[in-house]
Amino acid sequence: METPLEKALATLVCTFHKYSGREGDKLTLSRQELKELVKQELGLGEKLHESEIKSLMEDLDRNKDQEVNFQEYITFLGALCMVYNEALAS
Ligand SMILES: [Ca+2]
Ligand SMILES: [Ca+2]
Repeated sequence: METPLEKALATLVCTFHKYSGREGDKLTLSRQELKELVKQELGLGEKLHESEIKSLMEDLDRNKDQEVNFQEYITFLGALCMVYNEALAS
């Protein structure tokens, strides 16, 4: 039986692959795939403009290959966790 934390981890992994397989490299997110993920999976994503998606992409793309790989995605989620922690623990 999966614990809530294990379910959350599976969701993090499955969400990445749900979008990464849509075009180009199946194991990385293109800017378009990142945009779809952020807009559909995050409440704040709906309000993001194209220029904000572009700068988010530039921030996340540490190795500058114009794609967000799984490690870069996890870094993004880590930053989101920090925001949640600030909001929930204060
Ligand atoms: Ca892809
Ligand atoms: Ca990259």
